[in-house]
Amino acid sequence: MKTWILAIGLILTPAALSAQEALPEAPVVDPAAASAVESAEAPAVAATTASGLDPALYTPMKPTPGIGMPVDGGIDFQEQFSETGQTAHWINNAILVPMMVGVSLFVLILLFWVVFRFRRGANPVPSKTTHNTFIEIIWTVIPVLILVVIAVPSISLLAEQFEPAPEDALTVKVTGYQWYWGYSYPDNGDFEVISNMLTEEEAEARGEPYQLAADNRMVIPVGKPVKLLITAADVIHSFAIPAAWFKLDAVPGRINEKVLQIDREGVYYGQCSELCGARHGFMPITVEVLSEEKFNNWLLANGGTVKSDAAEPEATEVAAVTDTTTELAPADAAAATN
Ligand SMILES: [Cu+2]
Repeated sequence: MKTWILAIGLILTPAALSAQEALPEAPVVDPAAASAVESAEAPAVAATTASGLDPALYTPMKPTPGIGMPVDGGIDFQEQFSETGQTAHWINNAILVPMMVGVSLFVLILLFWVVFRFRRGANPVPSKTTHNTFIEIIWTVIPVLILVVIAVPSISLLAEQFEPAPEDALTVKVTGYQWYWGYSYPDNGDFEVISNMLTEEEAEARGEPYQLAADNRMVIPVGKPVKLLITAADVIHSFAIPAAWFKLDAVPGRINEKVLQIDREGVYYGQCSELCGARHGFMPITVEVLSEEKFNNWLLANGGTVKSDAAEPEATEVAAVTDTTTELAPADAAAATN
């Protein structure tokens, strides 16, 4: 009976997906953020304020092809840009490769050898040997030692991944909605950025991968621990950024906390990773990692405030913000391929 219900459900899924057009749309984009994206079309004019910060200096950064996003035909994890990610990727390679070569291949060869060597034709009188204490000790002790060796880095990584954020960490609250993400910044004026998926045309125009690119990104400073408070407003979602080895469930009525730190400026993509309804596949996560100065400009561009203890940027650093490589000029966007 259950199988039948499941089968009918699967048959009806395409119908549900096509009906998604009729579903209520996510709230309108934050006007401040929208105007910032539009202003990105033209090169920013440096009109520096007394503090050296200028919201007009924020322009959405272009992604680096192959970085922070899946690649065609890729079979490995994405390149890692967080400390725990690099450790985890290393552990994966250090365990998986010996496991495939050393264990699977060795056992397979042994099996074939036994099948060939001790077949009835070559070995008409089978051996009646049953126990061998020495061999039994060896095949018990060696696997135990291997498991102990694997447990040390594995358990330390687990502990490292769930270490609480330092006192001065920036806090960002992530809320999963059906079917988009909201990012609010309680330390910086508590504004919320609503992040919806870009259409195929919009993504192409901005030189970003379709179904991974969002109109308004979650922006964080580079190389700094960010305390993410993750929750959901309706059903369970999951916030995941593969290039940062980050995934945590967003559960309604509950706040899950984890530190996100990305050590390279850039754009990183992820997706909702818990089946949450008809448009589950259409609520991507786009994280933009910026220098402190650019991050502060982004805060101002969104109507946020810069924390008073934040260091005032030097004049030279402000000049660097206008670096054209990070601007989203239409010509560049058209030229970029993904
Ligand atoms: Cu979701």
